[in-house]
Amino acid sequence: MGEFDFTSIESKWQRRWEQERAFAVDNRTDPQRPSFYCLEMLPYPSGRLHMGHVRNYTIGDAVARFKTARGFKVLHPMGWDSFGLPAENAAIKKGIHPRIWTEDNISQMREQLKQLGYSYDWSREIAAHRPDYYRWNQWFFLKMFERGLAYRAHRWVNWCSTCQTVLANEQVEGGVCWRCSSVVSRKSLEQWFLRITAYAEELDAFLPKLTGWSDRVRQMQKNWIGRSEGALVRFQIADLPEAEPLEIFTTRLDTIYGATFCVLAPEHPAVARLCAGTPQEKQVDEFVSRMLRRDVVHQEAQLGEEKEGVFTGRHAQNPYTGKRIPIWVGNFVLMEYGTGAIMAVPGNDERDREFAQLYQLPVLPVVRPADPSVAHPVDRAFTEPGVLLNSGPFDGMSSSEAFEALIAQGEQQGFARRMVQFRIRDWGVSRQRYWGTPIPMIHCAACGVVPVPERDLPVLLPEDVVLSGEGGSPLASSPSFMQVSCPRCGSAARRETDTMDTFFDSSWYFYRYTDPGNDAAPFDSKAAGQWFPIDQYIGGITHAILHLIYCRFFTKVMRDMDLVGLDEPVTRLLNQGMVLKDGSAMSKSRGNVVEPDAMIRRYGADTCRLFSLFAAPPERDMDWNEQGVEGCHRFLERVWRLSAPQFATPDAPIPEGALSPRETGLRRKTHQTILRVTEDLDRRMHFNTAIAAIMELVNELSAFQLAGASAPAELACFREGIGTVVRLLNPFAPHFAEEVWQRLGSQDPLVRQPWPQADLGLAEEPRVEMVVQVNGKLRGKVIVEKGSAEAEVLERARNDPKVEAHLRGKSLLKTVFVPDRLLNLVVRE
Ligand code: ANZ
Ligand code: ZN
Repeated sequence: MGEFDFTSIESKWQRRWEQERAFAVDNRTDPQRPSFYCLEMLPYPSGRLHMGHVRNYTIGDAVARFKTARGFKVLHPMGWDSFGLPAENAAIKKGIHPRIWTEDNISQMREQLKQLGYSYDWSREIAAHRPDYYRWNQWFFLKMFERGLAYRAHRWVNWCSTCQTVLANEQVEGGVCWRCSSVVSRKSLEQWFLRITAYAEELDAFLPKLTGWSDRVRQMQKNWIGRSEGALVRFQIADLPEAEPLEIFTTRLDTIYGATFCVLAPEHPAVARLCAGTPQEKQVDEFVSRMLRRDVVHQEAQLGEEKEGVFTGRHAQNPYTGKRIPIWVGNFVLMEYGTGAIMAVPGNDERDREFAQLYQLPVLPVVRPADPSVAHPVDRAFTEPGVLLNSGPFDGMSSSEAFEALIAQGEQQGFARRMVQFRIRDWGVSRQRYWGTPIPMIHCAACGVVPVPERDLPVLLPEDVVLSGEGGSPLASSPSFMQVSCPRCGSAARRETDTMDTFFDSSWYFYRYTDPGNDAAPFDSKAAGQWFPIDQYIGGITHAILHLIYCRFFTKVMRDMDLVGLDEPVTRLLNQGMVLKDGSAMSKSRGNVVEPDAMIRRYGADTCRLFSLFAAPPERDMDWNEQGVEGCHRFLERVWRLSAPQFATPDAPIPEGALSPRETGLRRKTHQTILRVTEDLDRRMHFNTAIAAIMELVNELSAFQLAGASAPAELACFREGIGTVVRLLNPFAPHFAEEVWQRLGSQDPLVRQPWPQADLGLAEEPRVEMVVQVNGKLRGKVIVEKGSAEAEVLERARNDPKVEAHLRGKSLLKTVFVPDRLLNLVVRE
């Protein structure tokens, strides 16, 4: 009997799938079959897969294979996020060209992915560093420039002196560089930005519609976008009547009678003007220049930093009360938020109270708790909304009433208006590095910044660069690259030397998969329309903010360019948990890294796949534990033994007539297992419970066989059971399942087999078959638990390709629901 030879079985089926192009999908064939786009986040080609990749891609592959068996036309592509720093750093360290290093890594990782038997359509592979891809990055950049969505500005930027590059705020984690962990400092540079703030409102407003995303990710995005409703108020400078008024942003206009001073950010452009000629001028200057040198750790975090400030020598006039209040400069006000200036209400704001105490500034509470039995706090500010006091005509109003009354007065008299403020900043995309997409712009002494004409794309990365890791942009060291004539006036000009943030590359890559060979456009809108939105996207939670906001932004821009017909790119998002070893993240320094290659050699790809799905539900962290891996391996061995020819005869019909209770029992278990596994995969992607259910069925089969099974009816029932086991195992352990399927005498490979159907009568479960109609016509049937709610039935119905085919792209007008019997979906045709 012995073990099965997984090494030769796995390579046999990999060769066979490749020969038969088993996973290639053609956009044009089968237009009636509903499509399913299953996507995993593309990896950076570091050279070796790690267990996190294995988990991510195994989940995706299980979904893709399951949906294929269920009758969907599945797009399941893979590619490479192949621009980025490690390639450049390797080039500097080892003297290998980044392209060669990258291509080598891609070949190695592609080999590893193939060894794991993933069902990718390799004919659609893309790689960001190839000119046929990055020319479209450049094209998008030009389109954004035309629409005013790409612009240049001087900005204080986060600067990593080790990587010699600018970092987006998102790439600064706790004050250090996300890649190399050195402390990030600040620098003022002229940079390219993408105007993501133009879409801030919509990015926020659409979050509730992303019902296939976890609350956690939606909340993280919401906080990141940081929408605040408030007011903009203009304060005249009391001592300088002809000076520009000072504008402040507040969310608490109701507290304006309690404003006892104003505070400007150290970077605020009015600071120098205000203190010019005052006795405080020198002190302010010193303070400001000290603050400008401080690093992002302090600036960003604010926490931990002692509050500090200086008086400017000037006063502002509160437009509501006419009172003169001193203007200060303080380190706790950020230039990047609101207007970079605040009115301080130490009676009702905690930060303002601390600052006032420090410098003995007056404190005047103007809001008290609405409930009179709640005492006003003594040693801190009352910061919640409540009832107004010390506020003249507004006394006694609630905070919200007062806000409305004050805004009305301010609007009428022209010194205040409503304002919505976002925390999200425009996306700085300039990088002073070599291994990225050149920004397609030209600097001309006469014409200024001139875009490269579309017909001259791509702007290729030059080969003759010096990669030293020091100084500014490496592109500047290539004369052939730099020298160019101005497309507008023809005179000698120079190229932009910045390259794009690699997050640009990954913001639209999934559209390219739908039409990867297109050389006239990034993709054809019809091709994209056929597959989009992505039905299931799978990747790490680390991308919850960055990548997943950028790609939403790109989709909205592309929609406004009439390239795509959708608002959001991703219907369902799964963020898988991490793979741990003995409770902590795998890392070289801890020495607890488990290499996928070693595991595949030892146990085979199928065992590794099965274990990554079995060890925990997909969203949770899982521990890579070798005993667990061995357990999965032994399970496969058991199935192998049960499928030996002496037990499992070729498929034979179950004889007519009465079965023994033992036989009926086995059949019931078989059909119950089909029901359970199907539900676990359809609804929640609970691979672990699905696999546990298959294991239970295998236990029953074992017991059945041990007790003796040789009569034709017994053999047929047994054969039905073991045949079901391999079909259900196929999404998880596909090589193994194919081999056993063949061993059971089946000719046609499993990749082309439909998913098994449960017989409800046999399963004897409290389930019912419900009729699903679309506009009154029978379109499918779903098996659900008795008494299932409408939402549940609808969700299950949408997982039926025949129903989904009639729903896709149409809007649901209303539903008719008869519990346990019927769901009729009325859609606009
Ligand atoms: C007066 C006030 C009174 C405020 C009060 C709060 C409570 P969110 O909710 O995050 O939008 N603020 C405005 N601009 C700022 C800046 N550039 N740097 C630091 N703080 C700034 O916060 C808005 C509130 O944060 C604003 O409302 C302002 O303080 C402060 F009882 O104005 B408030
Ligand atoms: Zn010119």
